[in-house]
Amino acid sequence: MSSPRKRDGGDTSVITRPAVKSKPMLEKPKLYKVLLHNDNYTPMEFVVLILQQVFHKTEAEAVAIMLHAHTHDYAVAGIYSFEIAETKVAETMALADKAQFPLLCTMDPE
Ligand code: TYC
Repeated sequence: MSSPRKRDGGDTSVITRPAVKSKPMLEKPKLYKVLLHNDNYTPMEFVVLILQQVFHKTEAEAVAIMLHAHTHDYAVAGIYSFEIAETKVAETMALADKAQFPLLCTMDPE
């Protein structure tokens, strides 16, 4: 008489995954600094206005950022996603062009 077979087949082997952490499929959002560059012709008041209207700074913040650019050659006006940074650069350059000031605004990956 044959012995009764175990119902589960008795196989206790376990398939293990390699000890490698799976990488979450999330991209770190890339951020961009928007820079205002100093020049000798754009009036300080105009730069302060740009910082208030385009970058939503308070008057005190705007004056501090403008003075930083004035004394250190450039200042960070804000840090944004690519699309927002691109829009702020375009808005700033359009306002400077319209007022015929040579103010330069660029963006740089953080
Ligand atoms: N240097 C300019 C002046 O003396 C003022 C200025 C400040 C211009 C900051 C640009 O990003 C700038 N009139």
